[in-house]
Amino acid sequence: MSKSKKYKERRQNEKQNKRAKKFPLKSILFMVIVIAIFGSALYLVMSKSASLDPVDKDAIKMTITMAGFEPNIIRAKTGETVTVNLINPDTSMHTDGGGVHNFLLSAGLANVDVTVGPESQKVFTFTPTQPGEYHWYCDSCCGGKENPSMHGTLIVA
Ligand SMILES: [Cu+2]
Repeated sequence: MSKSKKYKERRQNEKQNKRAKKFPLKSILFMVIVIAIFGSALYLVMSKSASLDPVDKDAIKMTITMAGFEPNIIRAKTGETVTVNLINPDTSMHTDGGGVHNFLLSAGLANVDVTVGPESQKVFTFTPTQPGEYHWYCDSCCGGKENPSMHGTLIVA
């Protein structure tokens, strides 16, 4: 075997060793990224379900998301206090409005103006003073009042 051939062989071995050393580093990096992604996804899911538990079990449980109010109809009686537990499961990752929603209701009632931040909830009350149909809406996202899904109806008997 000539000297140059040995040299070539050695060079080749070194190259293969380098490749072998690089490979685990890449797979470790890949694993770290995968764990980070799954970890943050799990965190988002967990924090979402945690904030979904209403603090007032006797109140009307209402959720507000980018899809609108659920329920979007409330029935009430004149002179009887209505208690709403408004839950906002949206995260602050929403580009439009930063995940903030609100509940605005007026016309023939004491004005209701409640803002609920991302992944949080609020309990509020109001007392309808006159029978009729009233509309509430959210004006903090998706075109606000002009958005057809960001509305609800209060029917007072
Ligand atoms: Cu909204």
